[in-house]
Amino acid sequence: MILIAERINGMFTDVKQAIADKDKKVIQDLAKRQTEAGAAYLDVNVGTAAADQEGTMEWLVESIQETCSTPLCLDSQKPGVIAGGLKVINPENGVLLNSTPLNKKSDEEVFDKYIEMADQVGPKANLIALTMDKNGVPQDTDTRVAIAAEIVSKAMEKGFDPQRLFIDPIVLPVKVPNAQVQPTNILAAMDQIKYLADPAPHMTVGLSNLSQGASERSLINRIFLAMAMSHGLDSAIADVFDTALVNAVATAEMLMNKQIYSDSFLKVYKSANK
Ligand code: THG
Repeated sequence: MILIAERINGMFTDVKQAIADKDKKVIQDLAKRQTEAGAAYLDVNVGTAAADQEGTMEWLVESIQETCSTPLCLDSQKPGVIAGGLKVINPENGVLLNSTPLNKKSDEEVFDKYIEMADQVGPKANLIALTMDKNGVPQDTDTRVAIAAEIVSKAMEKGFDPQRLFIDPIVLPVKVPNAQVQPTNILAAMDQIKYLADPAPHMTVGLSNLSQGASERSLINRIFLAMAMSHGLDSAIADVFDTALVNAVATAEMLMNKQIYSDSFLKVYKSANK
């Protein structure tokens, strides 16, 4: 499981404050602790408060790279903000550009822009693409799969290896009225998306979206994660400080025969992912 740690996001009050104060320590501490907790990537999202989003992304990337070489997942729907981070990125570490829809009303070419940026960084740059288009986020299985198919074929046309794609079927809060059918739709979409290329494209989700506003957040998140892993999910943007969640990942991998069983499988998973 490729865990993308979610905490360096201006949505959280401590990060928002650190951005306002230009306090590197808070960011660097989160970077180190999430890496120790097993993050393969660190999501970096400037949030909505910063006036200069491009400059903030640049500052966050520089600050993090001073303390660790964990690959970064630059998280913005604005190509300009991603470009701000890419100005200073160390391409040797690998990077994930997060995220682009297939297209949007205000920018038909947005997908092409993200592909171009990834290509400019080099072969270690991967891309998260959302199953979303100018009509918004689909609510059903078939539209999610149809958009994912267009994403894969567009990537192939551009010579972009589908294995560098992480397709995100977009998880929404389960608590929202009438949204309770969505988790099942997403699993059904994953069953098909994994066959769109051989080898399969990666799939990811913003896991914590699912439990926003709910109680029992950790429980909801980890049960869905285990379910989704059995449908081919191989990555998630998630809270790596949630020990129960990380233990669920380790257990699901063991049960899926990706790690040999031993009584100390949890310990083995943790030491392998440090
Ligand atoms: N897909 C992709 N990228 C994404 C998302 C996605 N990036 C952002 C987001 N969604 C994933 N990251 C988070 C981070 C935090 C929360 C949810 C998703 C979260 N935050 C608390 C809340 O809203 O309740 C904030 C609490 C606090 O302030 O302390 O839940 O779907 N590709």
